[in-house]
Amino acid sequence: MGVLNTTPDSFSDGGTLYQGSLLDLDKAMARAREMTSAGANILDIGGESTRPGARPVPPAEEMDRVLPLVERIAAELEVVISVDTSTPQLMREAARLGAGLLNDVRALSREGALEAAAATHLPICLMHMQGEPNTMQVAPHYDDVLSQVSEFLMERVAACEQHGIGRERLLLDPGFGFGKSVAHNMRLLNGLPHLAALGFPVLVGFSRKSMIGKLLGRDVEQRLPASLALAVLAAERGARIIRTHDVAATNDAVAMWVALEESMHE
Ligand code: YH5
Repeated sequence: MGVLNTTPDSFSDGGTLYQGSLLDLDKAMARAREMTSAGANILDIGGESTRPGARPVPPAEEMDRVLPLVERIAAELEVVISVDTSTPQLMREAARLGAGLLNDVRALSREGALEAAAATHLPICLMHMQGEPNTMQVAPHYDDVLSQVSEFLMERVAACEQHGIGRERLLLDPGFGFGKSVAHNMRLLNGLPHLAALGFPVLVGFSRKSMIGKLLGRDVEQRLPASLALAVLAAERGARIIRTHDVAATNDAVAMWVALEESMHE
């Protein structure tokens, strides 16, 4: 899953798709095409910055950023379009314009989100987050992060089922970096097989995240090698979709693990 960020204040690829204060649709399409050629099966389009401390984005602004891009990608590329949003109206409109996956870091907890997601008939990734982006990294606390994240996600699965969203439509994501210390992230990565054993495809995103900065002292533009290591380690522990800013490199790294796995059955 390649990340296509449409926020001007993105920390990881800060506003590179902007022409002044306007999203440059042609630039964004060029990035989308590049990631698809590099082997992305899914492009994740987000219009709300969820990085620690980010300011909330009004729904209308989020929709104005994301929807034109969904429409163009659907028309021009053969790739599944994922929409990274918690906004019910955007879920509905994106589905209408050709989105193929809803990716909600708030696991459909906003008012009206369960109903909107249900009505789209699309698959949905439910992610765990403790707190809200502006404060989530202040003092994350868990008694047992793996159990609490699993329990939270299973509660959201139950809520989905109550709204007519079948289990076969659901993917789970422990939400690396979303209200988690480095130790919490490590525990979740080591415990990923337990999450995978719940019976849903597991999606993970480590790409360029601050846990790498904290562990290795790397600035955001120097985090690719560690991101690749984490992608392979997560695949090995049962992750089935890797969310990344660097599709070509991640595909190569994971392909080596896949080849090694396959060689065991020869
Ligand atoms: C995710 O893990 N993450 S947006 C801060 C960074 C670098 C990257 C400090 N949406 C996920 O990518 N959706 C995001 O440097 C996501 N899983 C799912 N399902 C945050 C992000 C980032 C934040």
